[in-house]
Amino acid sequence: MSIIQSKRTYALPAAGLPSQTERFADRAIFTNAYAFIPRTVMTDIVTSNLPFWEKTRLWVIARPLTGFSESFSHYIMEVSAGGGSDRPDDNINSEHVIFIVDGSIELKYEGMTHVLQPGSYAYLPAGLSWQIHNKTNKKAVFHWIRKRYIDVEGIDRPQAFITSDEEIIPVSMPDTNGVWQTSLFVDPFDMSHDMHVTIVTFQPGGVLPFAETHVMEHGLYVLQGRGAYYLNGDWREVEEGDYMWLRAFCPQACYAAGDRPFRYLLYKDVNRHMPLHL
Ligand code: UGY
Ligand code: MN
Repeated sequence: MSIIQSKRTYALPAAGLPSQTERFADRAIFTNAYAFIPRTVMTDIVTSNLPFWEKTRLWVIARPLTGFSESFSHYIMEVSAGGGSDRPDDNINSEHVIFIVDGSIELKYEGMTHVLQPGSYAYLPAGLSWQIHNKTNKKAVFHWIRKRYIDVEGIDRPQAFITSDEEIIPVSMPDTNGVWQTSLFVDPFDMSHDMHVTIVTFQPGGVLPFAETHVMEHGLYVLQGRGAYYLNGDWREVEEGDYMWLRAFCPQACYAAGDRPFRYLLYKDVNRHMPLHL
């Protein structure tokens, strides 16, 4: 299997609204173990708005849901020219990952302003004050993953940082000759982090060769390419712009198809004890 060095691209929601004459062919499904939200259902009429955000709409594609996936929310934010927020989230316990997929946006924290472009990645710890604005005349789109940070006595909260897809050298999974790689944005052994948001890359023909079944929850947004995903006994064809939302212990495997790498943004809760509700 050869490694394809193609330009990295990032999918966007379909937006708009299918016409009255289009044949119904949607693949969306919500099961006990996973939800599958295809790109085509991320239209104008399923967007939301948020307080203290100007000229912005969002697709909420995951939220804590009792008995399902409970640890995180995932938004796709579309900020029009001149939009943004000085008060993005009043919840001082939430930590954030922001991943830009279109346009350009200014992120401000600790007195510094950073200009983020497609592929830029920001980690913002719980309790940080930050602001975000689109100062351009084109829309900007970014993924915003929020999790309630679980503090541990004796471990400081992580620092904020900004990096990018380009800057991170992906790590090959053992014995895969680079056909299955992960771009790690934080050190997996850094116990100050309780979530990992990574990018997984499979070359066409590459496989996740067993039904991974684990306590961690997942959100998988397909940034590029296509493949087939095994989710709790079902095979689903997936392509760029599609989202998979998996509860704890949802069995999962996949193979990559097409002629470009199959890449997805992956959320995973990590590094903490299981709460015991007795
Ligand atoms: O890290 C993971 O759990 C990853 N291998 N899962 C996945 O890509 N579905
Ligand atoms: Mn997994």
